[in-house]
Amino acid sequence: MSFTLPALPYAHDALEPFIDTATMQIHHGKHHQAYVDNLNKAIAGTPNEGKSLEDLVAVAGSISPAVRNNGGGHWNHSFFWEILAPKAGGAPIGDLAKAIDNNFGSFDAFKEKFANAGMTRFGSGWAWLIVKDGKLEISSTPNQDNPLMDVAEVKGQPILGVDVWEHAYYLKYQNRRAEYLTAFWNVVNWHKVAELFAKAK
Ligand code: MN3
Repeated sequence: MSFTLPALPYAHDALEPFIDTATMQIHHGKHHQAYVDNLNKAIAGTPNEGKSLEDLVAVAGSISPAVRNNGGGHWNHSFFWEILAPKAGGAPIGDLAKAIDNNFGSFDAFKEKFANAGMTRFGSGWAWLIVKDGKLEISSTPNQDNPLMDVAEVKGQPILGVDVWEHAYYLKYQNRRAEYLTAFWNVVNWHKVAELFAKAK
C-alpha cells in the first residue's frame, strides 16, 4: 500500500490573490507529489512499508533521512491544504478565540508572534500553532520536520501551520516572506483550525 497525493480541497486559483494559481499548481502538483513519490521509493521493500504516515513521522529520529524528509513533507502539505480555504480568513470564534486570547493576550498579539516564528525560521521550514498539554503554543521547525516528530524541539498537536519554504511564495512575493505571511491570514480556514483544536484539547 503506497501513499498517494490527496486532491486539493479547492481549485488551484481559489486562493487568489493571496496565494497565486501558478504557485498552487507547482506546490501541490510538483513539490507535494515529489514528497509522496520519494517517500514511496524510500519505504519500498523495507519494514516501513505499510506503516501509517503518523507512525513514520512519530519516529523521525530513528528512520532514514529520506523517510523523515519526505514523510514530513507529505504530512505537512496534506495538513496545509486543509487549513487553507477560499473566502476564509477573518478571526476565530468560540473556544479557540478564547484560548488564543488567554494564551497570547489578543488575536493581534497571536498573529504577530506566529508571523515572527515564520520570519525567524532561517532557511526552509514551517511555523506552527500547536496544542501542548491542553494549551496553545507557537513553534517552528526546520526543513520538513513537524511538532509530531520525536526530534521536534517543541512537541505537540499542530492545529495551524504555514509553509515558509521559498517554493510556497517566491513566484508572487519573491524574497518578501513578511508580505506572504500577512496575506496568509486571508486564507486561513478557522473552521478547520477550530475543529482540530477541539480534537486536540
Ligand atoms: Mn511546501
